[in-house]
Amino acid sequence: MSEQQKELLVWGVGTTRTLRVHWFLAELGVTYKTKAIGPRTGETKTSQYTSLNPKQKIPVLVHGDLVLSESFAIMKHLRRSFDVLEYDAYQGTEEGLCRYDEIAAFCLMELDATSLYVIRRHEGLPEIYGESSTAVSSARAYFLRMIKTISMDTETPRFIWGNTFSELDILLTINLDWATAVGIHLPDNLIRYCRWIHQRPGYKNGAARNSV
Ligand SMILES: N[C@@H](CCC(=O)N[C@@H](CS)C(=O)NCC(=O)O)C(=O)O
Repeated sequence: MSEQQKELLVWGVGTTRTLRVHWFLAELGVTYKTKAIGPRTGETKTSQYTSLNPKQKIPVLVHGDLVLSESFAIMKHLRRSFDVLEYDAYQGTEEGLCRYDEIAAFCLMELDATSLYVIRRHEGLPEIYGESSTAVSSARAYFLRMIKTISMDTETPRFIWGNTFSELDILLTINLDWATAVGIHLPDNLIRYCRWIHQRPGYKNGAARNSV
């Protein structure tokens, strides 16, 4: 059976990380089913779910016999399995591949894990992770310092990697939207970029599938 023929099931809705997967599937135009479980509902802690993902986190993708966690790994697997999105010539070069890893690490580590997720934990979920105004204010300042390094200084927005839409645009846009939601004011060039990306039907359809 080909990768395209295997049944696809996504566990999880309602979070920034589940949105990555629903949005990417919408961009690929792939048919799939959803188990609409949410975070901190107890649904990630059942024995059935824990056997799929011992980390007890959403999202999880079940694709045939493959059970995969980590939203970025899921997007990369889907891109390889469904050959829908195009690559440009630059993206296949050694420099293009290095830039891919650089942007992905930046979005996942500098913008998400060390900044936005710190704010989420210590401002948004103090009952679980403890309140810390010092950690939150330093994470906010760090985020602002980091986004200044994104070179997108033209009036016309462009994709973050090469000349085609990719999963890296999903990582970046969701981080920028998340920052806006926690009251961080973005520079104008990034506001323009987000508005442009939000016009994609894939974004709208993915957000609808991700809603609780
Ligand atoms: N690195 C993981 C993070 C997943 C994650 O932290 N998920 C949160 C929601 S955004 C979660 O499932 N929390 C479980 C819970 O709180 O019940 C990914 O990108 O998939």
